[in-house]
Amino acid sequence: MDFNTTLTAITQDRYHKDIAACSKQELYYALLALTRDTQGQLPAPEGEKKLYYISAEFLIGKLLVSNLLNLGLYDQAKQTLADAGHDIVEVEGYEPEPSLGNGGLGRLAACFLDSIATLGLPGDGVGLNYHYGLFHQNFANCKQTERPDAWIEEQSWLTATDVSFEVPFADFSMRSKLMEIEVPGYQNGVANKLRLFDVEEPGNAPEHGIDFDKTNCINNLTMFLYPDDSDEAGLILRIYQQYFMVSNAAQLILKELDARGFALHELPERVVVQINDTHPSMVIPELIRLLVARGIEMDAAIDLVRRTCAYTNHTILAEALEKWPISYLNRVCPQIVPIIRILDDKVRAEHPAPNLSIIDGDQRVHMAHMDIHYGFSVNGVAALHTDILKESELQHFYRIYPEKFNNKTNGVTFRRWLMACNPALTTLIDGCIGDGWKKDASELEKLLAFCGDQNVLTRLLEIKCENKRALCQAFKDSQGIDINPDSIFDIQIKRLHEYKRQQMNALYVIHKYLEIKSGTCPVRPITIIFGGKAAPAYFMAKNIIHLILCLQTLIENDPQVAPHLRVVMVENYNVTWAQKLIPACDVSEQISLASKEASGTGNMKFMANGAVTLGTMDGANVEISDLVGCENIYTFGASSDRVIEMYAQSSYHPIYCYHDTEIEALVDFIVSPELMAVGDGVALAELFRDMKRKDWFMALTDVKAYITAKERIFNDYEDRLEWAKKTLVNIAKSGFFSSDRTIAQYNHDVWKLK
Ligand code: 26Q
Repeated sequence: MDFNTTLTAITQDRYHKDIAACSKQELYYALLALTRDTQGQLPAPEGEKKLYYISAEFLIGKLLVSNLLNLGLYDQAKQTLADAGHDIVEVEGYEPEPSLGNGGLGRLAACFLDSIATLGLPGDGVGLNYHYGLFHQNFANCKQTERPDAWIEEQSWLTATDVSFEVPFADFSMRSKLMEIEVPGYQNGVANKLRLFDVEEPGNAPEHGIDFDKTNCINNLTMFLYPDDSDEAGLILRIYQQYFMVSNAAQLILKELDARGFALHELPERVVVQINDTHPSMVIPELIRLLVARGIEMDAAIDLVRRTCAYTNHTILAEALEKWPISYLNRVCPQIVPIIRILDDKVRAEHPAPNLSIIDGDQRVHMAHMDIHYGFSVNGVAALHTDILKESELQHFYRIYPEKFNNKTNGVTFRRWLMACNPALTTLIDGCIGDGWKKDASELEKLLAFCGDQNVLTRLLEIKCENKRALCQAFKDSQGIDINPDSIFDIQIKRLHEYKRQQMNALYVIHKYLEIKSGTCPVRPITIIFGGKAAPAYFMAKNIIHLILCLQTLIENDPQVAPHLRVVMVENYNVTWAQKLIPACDVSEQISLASKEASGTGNMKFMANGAVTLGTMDGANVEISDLVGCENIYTFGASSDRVIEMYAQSSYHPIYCYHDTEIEALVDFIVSPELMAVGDGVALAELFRDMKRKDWFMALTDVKAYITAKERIFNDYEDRLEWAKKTLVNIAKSGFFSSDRTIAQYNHDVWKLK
């Protein structure tokens, strides 16, 4: 197609204007129409067996640039717009971001969809069409406030279908409506779909911010993505959402099995269901229920489902493992309760140990236990994570089902996280090694041959500098903040959680602030950037945001400190921000308490963009470290074994660490007159008390080692050519973390689609 002619035809038809005369928003809608039309004509990948990747979250982010790239139209689109005086990045600025996920798990699902289509595998995502994605975050008085984030416009990526199912609840039934979003593969002529179920007649928009009426389940079923699980009404609504999702998914699966001409007893050969964490686990009893309703014997139905479903675990935090009280399930979807009881009885008959049962003594259903007994595969998301599952958290299950356990280290799509967000680096790589890496990211290793090439190393440093300047402009435009682009950019972006230890990074800020105040300045200015949202009811996470914002304010108003140290917390961190922050990063902060971060995926995106990791030996950091070698990563802190041991023996007491004078000074500063003058004394005192008395995620054990490692990395940054080499090795070794590799492994070991 001649892109210019096609786009002009659309702008003429819609707006009676040439491309040059259109507003950027009009161009966005014109490109949306063109892209939708092009990808809508692509056939689905062929195959006898089909994957359904069920997930409560798909954090897809903006789609325009990514889809154009995959369709092979990006360069033409960019040129056509440029010829008419428009910038494609600014045009994409008008796309509302679909934030249909909380963080890593949802973004992983989105990367996986891209790779499944790119590998030409038949597989769709199945989830819910939330009208409001994750809340929009604002800052006021150094605190987070939340408001609803509508993303669906009259013209969007969604296509309504006429597929609709009846979902039975305890005292009413609800009709669904299937909405779809195309997922084109990377330049391979096929597309899968993301299938998002909605209620047939969505209720009214919320009137009171995000505090919608949680008891009005009917109106609100698909209204909001869940940001937390803080109260009972919220939990019940979450069960409504989950059951609505899986009942629709199960009905869709059986309908398509039938349409493809296969019999019910062929289910395991024709279908594989991947259960993304326990949020879709009720698909197991629901599929059994529907098979029995269609005439299959109970035992045969259980066996068919057991050979069809596979489960991915994303967390080791006990409090995040879903356990639903039977009484709640009875209030929402009583028809699956007898099936869950049968599943539990069978387990008990074979394995009497109470820690293996599905229903516990408090009459709660352990969703993960159901998945492990009644699925054929259980995987963790990084090597260390899978080892911990096998050796401690799920040890008793591993003993009875060793063959089910496998590791699938996470990955990210390089189309979005390198090609789309860092075009200059993409061009440099193409110039060095050709563009085979775009389909086979392991080819990035060829870059190692350029470790001694001064021109390449210098260009790498220049590109980082250009990306930092672009980020500075974005800060200026959005938050009116001026940042020095020649400072080191040290970035920690992820959900706010105590185990991720943003508070430990804040203690470093305090350390540096006090040092500068006492007359010792760093050789180069440092900019510490944070981004992330706290669940609205997670008070400690909100207190940590408060501390960071107070430090930001204190420092920017201190003329002695500000030239040497700045703190910036990005307002409303989301996928769009990530695409600007990651290419501009020097130091990637991955500092979770060892054993707590299942994998992390931001760490992989930073690495691919030439940032150097400062991290604990946790999650996928361990694999990054193995790949790049100790001279190209900075690790510190207690090992996961040591941490697990300290928890087991209850031997950690922060007060012992606190009595070290250096640490005491840092922690005490949280309630210093300087900070109290900026912030809310109650919130700061609460945080101070918690850190001193509880510190559940052991920030005080690791803080000294952290400060030492950070000083070392900042020091090494000054040898610019040596640093550029580290950058290059990180990019070269990042190919392992392509989600194409992860998906190929899922397919080879678990799905067996082709
Ligand atoms: C549960 C119950 C009620 C309400 C909400 C939830 C809920 C919502 C989201 C529980 C968990 C999540 C998200 C978890 C998550 O994002 N986990 C991350 O998954 C990534 C992909 O595997 C990993 O890289 C991260 O390490 C892991 O934290």
